[in-house]
Amino acid sequence: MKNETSALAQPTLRTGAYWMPFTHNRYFKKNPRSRILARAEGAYYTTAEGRRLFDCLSGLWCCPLGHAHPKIAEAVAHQVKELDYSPAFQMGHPKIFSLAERLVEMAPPGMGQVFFGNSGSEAVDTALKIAVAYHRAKGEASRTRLIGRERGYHGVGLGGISVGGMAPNRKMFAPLILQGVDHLPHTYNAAEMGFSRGQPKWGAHLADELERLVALHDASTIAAVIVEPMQGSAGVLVPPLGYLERLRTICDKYGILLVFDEVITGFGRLGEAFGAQRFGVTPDMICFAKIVTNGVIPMGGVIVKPAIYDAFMTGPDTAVELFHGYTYSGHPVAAAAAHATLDALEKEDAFKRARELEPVLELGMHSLKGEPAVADIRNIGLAAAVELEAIAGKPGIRALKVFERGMEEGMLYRFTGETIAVAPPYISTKAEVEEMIEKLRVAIRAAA
Ligand code: PXG
Repeated sequence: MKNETSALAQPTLRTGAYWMPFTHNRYFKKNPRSRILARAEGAYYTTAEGRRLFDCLSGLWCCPLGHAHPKIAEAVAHQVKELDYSPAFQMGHPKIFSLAERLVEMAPPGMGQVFFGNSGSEAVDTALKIAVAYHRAKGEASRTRLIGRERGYHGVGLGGISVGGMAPNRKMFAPLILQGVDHLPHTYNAAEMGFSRGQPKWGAHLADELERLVALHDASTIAAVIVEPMQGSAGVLVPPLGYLERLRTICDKYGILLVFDEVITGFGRLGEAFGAQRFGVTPDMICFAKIVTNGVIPMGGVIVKPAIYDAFMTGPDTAVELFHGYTYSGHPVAAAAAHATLDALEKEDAFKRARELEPVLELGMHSLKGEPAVADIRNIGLAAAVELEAIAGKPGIRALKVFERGMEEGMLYRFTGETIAVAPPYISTKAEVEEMIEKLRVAIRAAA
């Protein structure tokens, strides 16, 4: 640890070769020092300069049990020595079978199998491929159209950006966007639902737009609808009461698969194993990633209903049924990390903890209403966002200022556009959540 700190203390940290993802590279590299993380423990990071930062977004939504969790660290270390890699194709290892079983048990009743990848993006592309291939296997090869949602985020694969609904993630890659994709409208309406606590009452009717897309394209051309039960990256856009239920009903009516992208909402962020349970709506497929390993080792995947799996199980039993998979699908070290994470989630009663903190977060975040330039506040589960008014002619600068001031206050907030999102670790204390909010108040006032 000492070495890293002293190395970074030298003025020669060379940043040129690393092309940082989703980052303002030039701005960052002008003054990287304050943003170099040296270590992490529990709910706190320590920067190379020695500043302690509360982890307000649980990493990037993925580390709710806190960093350096001893049981997860132990499981990973042990697995590396016992079986560090196992070929993903035509071979298996015990932990991945038992993990699949565990995930099916955690999922809402009626799910049957799990296909593994290494990230949310891979999970989404996998689900889209399975959807199209499923209909083909069932003799409905014309069902190829995919429907996403405006403001949706489904990772950065070509499938994910196609069904996703964020212009900056799409416009540079326009020729690569899949054909035959349509989008539902997003459900956000400031006038109708500004400063809502939990699920807004307005907006269930927006699911009926799916009926219009069916009328436009015909159900026989539509394979699947994919939505995040709660839109995390878009700044915690919470589904209106009744909206997801209505999507489910319409999908059932027309034989369209409903996919929930639960990369953020899975494993307790909304106080239940999945958003599906929180909202009482069971999709046909669930995409997961992030929290499944507490962010320690990459892992993602798709949980499917048995009817989907069974549709592929035809032909000679020596034939490969699905021509899809990754070198690291079901990686043993990721599987070990996932088992240890699921054990810890259970043992530490983590979902209950998240549920107990939800009202603390809700009350605290909504107390920011009336602070300078606060345009909206939204929350559900242990997630919330404050939307700020842009400084005239300088989009994104206010949130950047809040972020930078936050670090001075010992808080690592997540900012995108003009939104500050928080999703603290489940292991946070009530006092820590309250302090995170009070420091946000300070930072918002400072950015006024
Ligand atoms: N689906 C959803 C719903 C996501 O939120 C992905 C897919 C892609 O996952 P991978 O593992 O390929 O990155 C995501 C990722 C943020 C933030 O600050 C959100 C994500 C990633 C990084 C930052 O909101 N979501």
